[in-house]
Amino acid sequence: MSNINLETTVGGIPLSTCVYNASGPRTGASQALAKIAASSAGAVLTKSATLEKQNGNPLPRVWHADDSKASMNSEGLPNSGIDYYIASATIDETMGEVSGTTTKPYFVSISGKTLADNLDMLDRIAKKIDSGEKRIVSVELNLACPNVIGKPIIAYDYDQLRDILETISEKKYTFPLGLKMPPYLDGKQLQLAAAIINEYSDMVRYVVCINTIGNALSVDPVSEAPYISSNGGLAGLSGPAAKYTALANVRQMRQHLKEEIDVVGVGGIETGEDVFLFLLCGATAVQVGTTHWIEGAKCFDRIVKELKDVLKEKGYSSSSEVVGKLKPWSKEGAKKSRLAKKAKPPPKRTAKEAGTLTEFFANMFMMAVILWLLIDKYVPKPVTKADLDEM
Ligand code: RRO
Repeated sequence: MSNINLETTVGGIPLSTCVYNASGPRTGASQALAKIAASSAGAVLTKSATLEKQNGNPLPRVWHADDSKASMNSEGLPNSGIDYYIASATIDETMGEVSGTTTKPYFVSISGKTLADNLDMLDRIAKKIDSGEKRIVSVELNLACPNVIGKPIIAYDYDQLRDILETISEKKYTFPLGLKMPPYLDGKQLQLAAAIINEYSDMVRYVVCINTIGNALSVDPVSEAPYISSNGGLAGLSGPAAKYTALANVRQMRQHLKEEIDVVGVGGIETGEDVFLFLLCGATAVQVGTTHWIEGAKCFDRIVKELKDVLKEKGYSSSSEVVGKLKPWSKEGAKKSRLAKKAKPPPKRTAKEAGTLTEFFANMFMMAVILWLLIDKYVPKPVTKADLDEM
């Protein structure tokens, strides 16, 4: 057993491992949340809740690229309503399989249709915690859902962003608040968002970067139409295709936010090595969304193991040692990387590639047999001495 320490804190909340789930896939009901709780994930985060239960956008509303490099969704916030996610019965069902007497931190995500809805949900959560439900440790306020048809992504509107934070700050909630942010594709825009958040550093304890990249479009060449039915096919892009934007947002948020505000990374994480990259860029923890969607909750065990292996191989004894330690580009670093690449054994062929190769050789063999039979049948053989003797 490796003794690599993956403990961390998110907004002051201790987590046993720095990897947990993103809000979204497989987070809508206690049965799915229980699988996360029973895995190596360091915390459990719910699907973004609205005030009332809702079904979301019409199907089909998700799409996965054949090469697994991208996914899209236009779920439209299907969820069971805030009262379900904060009910003690739901949390009991979620934490049922967690061993020992302590439970994992339970984070609630909210995404109100209006500021009034968000305030109402925050009030309900505060009341629930005050009544003794201490397993709810924090609220992740989603300011970045790209799929509410007809509504812009909140955190792209700086006046609205400030207004929301100002109004919530007046309520003086005591639980730690996190913000789920959209991707910013321009440095100045990200800086502006960070500057507004910094004004509320006594309230905002962490930011989560990034939500899906909004308003992407996947087109089916057969039907000549979008794969996703609602909103003209426009949807949030996730998976490996989003990883580089996510890393850049984590890195820049870390540079521009006040030190006391943690950054949580999310976007395209498939492996332990991906987590390592997010830690280098300044994340104290990461969330896994699309991989959890595709692979199920067992991905947390795999990713945690892979992260420990990566850290061990590189000589680190904890994940926290790496946080924010991204180095500047250097000639020495690039040379080291080139040498490492040369020394690496060639990548193993995937089962698909190996299958293709086997198929190729089988076809070649068949062609050779057919050719041999044809030659035998139609090409005249040279007359031998034995043939002449027979004549
Ligand atoms: O439910 C969704 O459509 C959804 C949400 Br709330 C979100 O925050 N991000 C996303 O890609 N989809």
